[in-house]
Amino acid sequence: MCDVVLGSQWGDEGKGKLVDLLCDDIDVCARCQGGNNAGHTIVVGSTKYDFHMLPSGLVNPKCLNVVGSGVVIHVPSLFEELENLEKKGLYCRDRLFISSRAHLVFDFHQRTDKLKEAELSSNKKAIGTTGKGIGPTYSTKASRSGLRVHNLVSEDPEAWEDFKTRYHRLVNSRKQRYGEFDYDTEEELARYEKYREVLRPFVVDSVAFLHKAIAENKKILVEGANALMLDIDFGTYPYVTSSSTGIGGVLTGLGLPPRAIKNVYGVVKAYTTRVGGGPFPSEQLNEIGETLQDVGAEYGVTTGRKRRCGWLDLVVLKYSTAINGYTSLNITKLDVLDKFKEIKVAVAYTLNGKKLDSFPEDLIELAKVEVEYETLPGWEQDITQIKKYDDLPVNAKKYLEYIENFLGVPIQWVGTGPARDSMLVKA
Ligand code: 2SA
Ligand code: GDP
Ligand code: MG
Repeated sequence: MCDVVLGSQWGDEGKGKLVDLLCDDIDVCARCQGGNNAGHTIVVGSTKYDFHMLPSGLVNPKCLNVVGSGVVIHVPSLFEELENLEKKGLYCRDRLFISSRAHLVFDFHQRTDKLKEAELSSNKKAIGTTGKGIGPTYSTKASRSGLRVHNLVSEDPEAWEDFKTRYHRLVNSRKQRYGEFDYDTEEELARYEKYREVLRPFVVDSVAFLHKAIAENKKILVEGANALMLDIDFGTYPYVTSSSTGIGGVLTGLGLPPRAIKNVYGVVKAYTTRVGGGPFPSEQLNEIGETLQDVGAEYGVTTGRKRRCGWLDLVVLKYSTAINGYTSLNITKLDVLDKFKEIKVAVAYTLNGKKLDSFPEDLIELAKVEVEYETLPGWEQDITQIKKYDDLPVNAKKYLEYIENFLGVPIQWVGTGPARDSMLVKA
């Protein structure tokens, strides 16, 4: 059976920490989409691990880890990430398996990501991407000109010639659009010739790998990256990433049958953050937002950018719950709200005096909505040392119950700090 961890807001909810906790009892952890735009942090004692493209299950020595077909892979960054983990004493190469169907991100994808952003920013329309080449790589995938891992590692005598031809075709079509690149693409190709041997031992048919694990009753955990509001179809398009970040991406990115999925855990930050451009109705461009930013240490794990901050938006979460069908929730970073006298939650949007009954797809409308808030009393108490859910202050429990009742989904865990053991389990 498979369980799934998904981001319910605009990302950085603390998915990595829940994945790490669950991996204690998991045989296989799999990433299904995204690439090294993701940043998942795990704190074990005094060591902090940052995962980008690799699954967070690598921290657990018993867990096998799969980078699925829906992921896009920049091979040099993959090895850099492995080396950084090794520098921290985490040797995990023998537990890493990479899908032969995953698409490759090249340096020119990263260059075109930045060039496209520069074009958009001249009209103040930049997406605020991570610059990791994610959008351009999913574009080449969708236009059927992309190169996949199997194209690189194949031992067929024709494979390398075919790879080179297709690589040149990709480079040339991008040069027509963007002009010359500021790096030597032939040198990149030469590097990839060497990667063929280095990458090959990691590569598997991940469909066969996962279906065998299911047949053997192994426990599988899928680690979603980014979050529902960044989904290419259901997010705040075009201010989204280029993959399916919701439950759909779990199926398309791994080739799992829907019936294999048991629990869908929604990770919900106790307030809302967003990094990059795009609408954010409950954003607080004031002292409240600054406090959330400081206390929550809201900086991007991949780019170091400041995250924008605001109150918890239950309109967003209702929409996210409808699409992903969460079976239970992990509320994270509740401790960041410790000092607030009053805490607001967004409960409805109004446009032209009319209450909206669904989340608007049109960003012109979304930018104009008036947000209706409910104000709840704060607990004004340090909760970071609390070890049992029942020992939380009454107002903290009321805040959590309000979320549960609004969404109709039970809360299973509550995060009270970044460390592994700062997680309360609700009976
Ligand atoms: P991209 O690079 O094409 O996927 O960017 C498109 C949008 O998706 C957002 N995005 C993210 N939002 C939150 N966290 C992400 N990961 C890093 C982190 C981000 C960082 O964990 O902090 O370090 O800046 C992530 N990745 C993509 C992005 O901001 C664009 O709005
Ligand atoms: P992810 O992308 O969803 O895995 O989340 P990130 O790792 O990008 O961002 C979450 C940040 O919050 C990380 O720095 C975590 O160490 C931290 N964090 C996770 N849970 C908690 C919590 O309950 N309280 C506090 N204060 N920090 C937390
Ligand atoms: Mg993150």
